[in-house]
Amino acid sequence: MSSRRTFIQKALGLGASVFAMSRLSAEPSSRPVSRNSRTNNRNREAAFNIPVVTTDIGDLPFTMDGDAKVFRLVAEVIKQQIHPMKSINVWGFNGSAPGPTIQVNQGDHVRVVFENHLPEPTSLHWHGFEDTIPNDGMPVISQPPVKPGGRFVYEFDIHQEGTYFYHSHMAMQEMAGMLGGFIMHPREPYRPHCEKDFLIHLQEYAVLPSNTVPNTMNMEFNWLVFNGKAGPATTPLIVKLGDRVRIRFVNLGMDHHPMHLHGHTFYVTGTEGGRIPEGAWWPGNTVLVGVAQARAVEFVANNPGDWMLHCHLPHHMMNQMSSVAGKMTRTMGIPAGGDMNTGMGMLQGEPGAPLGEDYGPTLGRGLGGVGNTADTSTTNGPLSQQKAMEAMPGMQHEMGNMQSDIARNANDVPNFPQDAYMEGPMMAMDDAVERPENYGLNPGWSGFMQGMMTFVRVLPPEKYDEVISRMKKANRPHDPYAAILERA
Ligand SMILES: [Cu+2]
Repeated sequence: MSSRRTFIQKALGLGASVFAMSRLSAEPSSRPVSRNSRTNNRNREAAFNIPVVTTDIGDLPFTMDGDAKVFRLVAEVIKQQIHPMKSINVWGFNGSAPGPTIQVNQGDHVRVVFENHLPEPTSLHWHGFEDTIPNDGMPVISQPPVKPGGRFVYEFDIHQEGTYFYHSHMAMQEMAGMLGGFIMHPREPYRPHCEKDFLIHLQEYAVLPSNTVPNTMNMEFNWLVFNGKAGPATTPLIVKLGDRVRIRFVNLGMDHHPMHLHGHTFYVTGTEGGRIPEGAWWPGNTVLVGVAQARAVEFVANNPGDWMLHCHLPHHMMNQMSSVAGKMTRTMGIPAGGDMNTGMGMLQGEPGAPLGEDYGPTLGRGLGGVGNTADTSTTNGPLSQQKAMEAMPGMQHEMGNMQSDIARNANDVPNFPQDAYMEGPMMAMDDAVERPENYGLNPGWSGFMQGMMTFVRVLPPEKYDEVISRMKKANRPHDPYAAILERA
């Protein structure tokens, strides 16, 4: 336990005395037992703060200047791979969008030295902070805008606890990726104790096929990401059977996301305003994370398996969707929407727009704006096996199996196909997303995971140890899982 304690102290930058206090205040209490009857006894015994893991992103390191924790945050343009077959140009911080997570303790004095490497002015808003107006990050209203090449220093005395975030307060910059997490660990650790604590940012991008620049004005989102990755490129949450787990969702986008967990009942234990008193926790398996909100959920991972964790909006469980499935799959050449000047495709075309055959099921859909798609013929129809293989290197292409899965009269069935050519063996790319965290998943799993999806892998001890040892062996620089690997 002492090496574990030393590690946690180091990771959180806790003073020894503060840590000792946390331990003392964490003796078994006489508080009533949680309504979550599946709370394990061991979760009740001790409580101490553990670092939050932001999968695929990681943390922003800090240095000490006297009693101040100093973070250096740089806004910059980044080419980010969000999927094996898609890289996009985002605006983020220190190499990623979302930017790295900042973790501090209640009571800390924090300084953020911010530099703007973008081609236009910006500033940083600290969402939910009860702080002084000069640190609120509103261009002109509370501070001069930070010009390209410019710098601004934010300074905070942290008196709150919970899940907060930073972001540009300029709307299009926000949609280009300018956001990141800010965790304030509580002076008195939360109870019951959680062995794992994760942060997941929910974002959406509208990017035309063959394009790399998200259209920040568009509402037709076709790339839905957790921590900047779309399934199956998302990194699963690795937990040990019996762990109590906290997941903090942060949503800074245009859509609300109902986050759903399979196989478990969780309790909603926190919001963007901090911890919810235990008596007000509510149970569920789906929590709606509205725009600008944070939701923390906790559960005991007592059900072994690879459980899906995903947004339950059907269109957020897909990749690269830019048109409607259905009739158009058997009709070549239907235009997919239009731009804002032409009423998103509803006010033009022959004959008889908007109800003419030219429009059909694509009415009001499509990715107008960056390049007008009104004149683009699209189809979701099946490709020949050879064309599919050429178009998608790295895919597993089990077309033979897939074709035998389709009923012989499929084309006579209204609305066929739905998912037949979009989810399944044809979309599998296990090798392209291979990583230690995916070790032991059923072959072909990646064909059924798209968009805002990942796993909570609840692993029995032996399997857990195997996966953890593979993660350690990978020895990845700045591994977001470092805090867990060092403790394991
Ligand atoms: Cu969603």
